[in-house]
Amino acid sequence: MSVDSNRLDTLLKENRRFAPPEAFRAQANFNDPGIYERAAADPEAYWAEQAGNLSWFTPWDKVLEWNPPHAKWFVGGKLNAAYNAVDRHRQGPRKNKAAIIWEGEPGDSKVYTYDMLGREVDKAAHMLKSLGVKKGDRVTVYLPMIPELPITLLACAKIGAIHSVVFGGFAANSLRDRILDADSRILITADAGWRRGSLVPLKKNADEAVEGTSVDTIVVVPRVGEKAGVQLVEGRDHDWNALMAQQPATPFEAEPMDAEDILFLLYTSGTTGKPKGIVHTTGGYLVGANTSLRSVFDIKDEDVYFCTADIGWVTGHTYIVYGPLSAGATVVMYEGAPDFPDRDRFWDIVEKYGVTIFYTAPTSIRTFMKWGPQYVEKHNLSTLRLLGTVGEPINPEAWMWFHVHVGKEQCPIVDTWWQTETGCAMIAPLPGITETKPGSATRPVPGILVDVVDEQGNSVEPGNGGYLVIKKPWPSMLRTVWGDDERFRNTYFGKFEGIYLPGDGAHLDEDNYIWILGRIDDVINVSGHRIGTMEVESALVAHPSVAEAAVIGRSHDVKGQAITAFVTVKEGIEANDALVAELKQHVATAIGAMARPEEIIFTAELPKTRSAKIMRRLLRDIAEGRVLGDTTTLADPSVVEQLKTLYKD
Ligand code: 6R9
Repeated sequence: MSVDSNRLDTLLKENRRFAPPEAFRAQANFNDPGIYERAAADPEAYWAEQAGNLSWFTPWDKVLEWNPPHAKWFVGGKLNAAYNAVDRHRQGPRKNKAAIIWEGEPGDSKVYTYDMLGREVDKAAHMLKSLGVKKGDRVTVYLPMIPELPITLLACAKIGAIHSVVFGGFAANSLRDRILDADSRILITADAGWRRGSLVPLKKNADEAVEGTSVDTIVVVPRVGEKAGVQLVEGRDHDWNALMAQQPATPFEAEPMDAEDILFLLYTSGTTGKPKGIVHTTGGYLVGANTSLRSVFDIKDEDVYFCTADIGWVTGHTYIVYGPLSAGATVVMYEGAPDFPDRDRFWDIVEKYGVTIFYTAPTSIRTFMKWGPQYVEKHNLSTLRLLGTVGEPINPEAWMWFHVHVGKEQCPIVDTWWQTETGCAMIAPLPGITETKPGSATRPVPGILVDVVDEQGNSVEPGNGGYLVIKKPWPSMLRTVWGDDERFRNTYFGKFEGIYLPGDGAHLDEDNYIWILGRIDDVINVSGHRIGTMEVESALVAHPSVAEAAVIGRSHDVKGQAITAFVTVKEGIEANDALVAELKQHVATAIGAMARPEEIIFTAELPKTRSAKIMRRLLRDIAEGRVLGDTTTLADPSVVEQLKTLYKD
């Protein structure tokens, strides 16, 4: 197992502690430390109790059916996710409460109360139905961060269709792969999106992506308007507004879904070139999402909650849409970049709407650090009471900066470790109970049994590192990989029988706190985005000049990790700066801008083991300057040979 050794060095030196402020503890939803033990003694009873916070059409007969690696939760129960996220709040005192406060990048904004959101969701559900969408159909969604995105997801949930959101930063090829894998016949997109004042050509990408797929219907939200210059294809494309205007104003009856019916697919990168469609079901997922809003995020009716993620990733699914809305919260949703028009945009939003809970990524915090505290100090952030981070390990300096400059040393920080596959936060402090240590996600949340184990699967002693594992099923766990149960078994349950392997390394300290060390597989975490090395390698070798490519993640001050590609070119091709630029652009076009390599190093040969495995650890050492200084080419094969002698198979 190879993990980030720099991180291990820093975290072993970290000994600061932060107890929950007394005032926070006193008002917290979860403030009895006994909850951990009670949940551990009977996790099923704990989860059943939490499930009682949702509205069920039919109660479940059995909490858990566990046939490893397959779990069924709340067996026999029936509910609807959109009903829980919207309709039930329309009937009580939250009817006119703000559900979504949306801020567009150019400065436009909209507020949807629960009642207004409900009406839009109902209309969108009527619209999907009129387009022939039925329960169980997959709807691919490729939208910017505009209100129509959560509305579409909730409309799918309302009729029982399965949504598959593809992040708007993905290129046409990536979108096509996901459409094909999910076998969708309908795509919801926008004419274009705004990013730093420029247009993201979503419809253009969508036109390219649907060729050769079974998509016969595209609904286009006119976000940008004329400037986007898009054409609707007669018979295939529809204008969102025109369709919505034709729908009846009558309520749409929520489809009673079985707890185990699929709510959504979300594709994520793995160790092969093909992304996995992670399958989440309705009951367990919603119980997990809802519970963590109350426990980890201490959500209250008065809160104004702002999560800076994009709904194209799991964080946005759980912590912009299903978690906060099922808890009846007010959610702030922002469309654009943190530095548009200036570097204080997030703080401007916090002040403008009186945000109380702010959830972001370590890479953003490191960017704010680089920009300097003056942008934060321009604004009154006194409404903030709780901060959170997600997506990658946070380095203690970034944690402290967040604590001092944003939280003014008053706000607990919840560092939440979880994955697309886990559905909701698994390792995180309960802010009214758990003492925090900068850089540690602390301990598993109640009802989750996490451990750190050695190669044989034995628990390590405190003070040691190993594989992070989850030993018991939990409600919001993935159920399978769409269309590939074998891959589900092998990837997550193949190493240790009946035990979930997330693919992260971890260190357990003397207080049994967990420190995540990073991925142990071929997944790179660039600014919190998971990118498979194989995906980038496949894109590179698809270029006519490239013979072979090996891609690694090297540590990067702001992004956490950056992509370095080692490339051998074909006979007669000149490896020059122009080709570097061309290959970087080629990857961005094939996958999306977040996969653009930071650097490309040409080499006459790739270092391989005798069993022909690329020696990634060697390449990482080279990229991080431990072996060759700042060499940018490995042209001399004898250098590679010499290097190989430093490493064993
Ligand atoms: C929610 C999300 C999952 C991977 C995960 C791990 C890394 C996420 C983290 C963290 C350390 C945290 N990760 N949160 N590492 N501390 N608080 O990010 O899902 O995109 O599937 O990524 O991200 O490596 O395995 P996803």
